[in-house]
Amino acid sequence: MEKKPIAPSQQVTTPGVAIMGPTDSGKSAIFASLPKAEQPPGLYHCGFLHTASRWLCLYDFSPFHHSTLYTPSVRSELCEICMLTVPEIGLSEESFALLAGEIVAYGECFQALIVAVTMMDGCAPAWSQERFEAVRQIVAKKLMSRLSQGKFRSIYWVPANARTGENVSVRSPNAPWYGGQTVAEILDTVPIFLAEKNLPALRFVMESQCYSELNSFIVFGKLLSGSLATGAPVQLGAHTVCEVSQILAPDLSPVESVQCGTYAFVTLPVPPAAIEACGGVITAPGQSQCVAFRTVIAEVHVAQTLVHKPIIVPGYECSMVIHNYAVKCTFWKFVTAKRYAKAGDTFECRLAMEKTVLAEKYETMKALGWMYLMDEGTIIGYGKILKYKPANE
Ligand SMILES: Nc1nc2c(ncn2[C@@H]2O[C@H](COP(=O)(O)OP(=O)(O)O)[C@@H](O)[C@H]2O)c(=O)[nH]1
Ligand SMILES: [Mg+2]
Repeated sequence: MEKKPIAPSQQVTTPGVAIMGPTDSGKSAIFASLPKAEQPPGLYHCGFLHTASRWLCLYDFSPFHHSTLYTPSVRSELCEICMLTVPEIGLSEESFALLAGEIVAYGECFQALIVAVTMMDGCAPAWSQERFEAVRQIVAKKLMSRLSQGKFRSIYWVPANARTGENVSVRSPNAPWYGGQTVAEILDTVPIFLAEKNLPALRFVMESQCYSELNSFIVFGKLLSGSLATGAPVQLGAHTVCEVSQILAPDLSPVESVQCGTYAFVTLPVPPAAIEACGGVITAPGQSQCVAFRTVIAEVHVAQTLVHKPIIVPGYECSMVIHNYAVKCTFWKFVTAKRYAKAGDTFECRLAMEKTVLAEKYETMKALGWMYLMDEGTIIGYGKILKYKPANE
């Protein structure tokens, strides 16, 4: 379903895949049935798949991991591919609403959608084309209508049995009526490209801290711009500059350098405190710093409110999740709203963060300028960073 041919240099080398879907729809089964490289230490629900021509980073995504700030970060914000598992029996209206909300909040960088309609054993007749087509239509109607037009450049529909791996990694003999690719084949070929031009210098977003020894840390993350090389100096927060000790590729083999659009394990000769202080983004020293800030002007859309907190007023506290970083924040001043905001409202406001955050304006870099807001485990809103006030002012 390619729309435009893409020059190889613009392609993302290691796309991220967020496997999303309601409980018991087959997310973990699909994740398990795709053969992956050995799980890197300290990373849960995440693994690298090598298809015929590239590596992909797969996340067995669970909204549960978003409900607390203290679980290891398994987040989809940096993923370009959304793999949705939908059971062939379909979904309730609430599930569609919930899923659409999650796709909007977490999936600002999604470019492709793969819908795996999971063929469950209990349904008779098995592997029914009719049921597959019916689910496809209802998903198209109930989910796509809730997402913005053109959110996905390509969409694929696959009847699959996640438990047996049929049409996931091997072609199913049970669905002769399906002439399309397996999930693994789609992952191999779906065009994913660098979405932005004129990107700032080095931006390596930390996904998690894998491992540490005394004064040495391995961080796992994604290079969103620039390149990273062994021995090259990098900046961590305002005060630390160090040289990269080692870079490991997805298969944990050492490499000299990595390019934009790649996940990597990076060893840095710094104590844990330096990692803590860096705000989740590693940058190039000296020039074009990612801005550290404590207050921003953001455009916020209120997705829903908590029953016992039905309106948002200045002083409202919640958590902001921005790239892979979560921080407590307070609605400070409303710029374009009246004195309060309720579900469905979009408005500009000033947000004050408890700690310094590294990010970009949305217009500079989507992945670093998009955020969502959580309160008591619920996504209450999401939006864009429009302006910020540097922390040292
Ligand atoms: N028959 C069949 N069973 C499946 C399929 N996908 C998942 N299951 C089973 O359904 C249950 C829930 O699947 P799981 O992958 O844990 O769902 P998750 O909650 O989305 O991660 C497990 O017992 C799986 O073995 C499928 O495509 N066909
Ligand atoms: Mg699961």
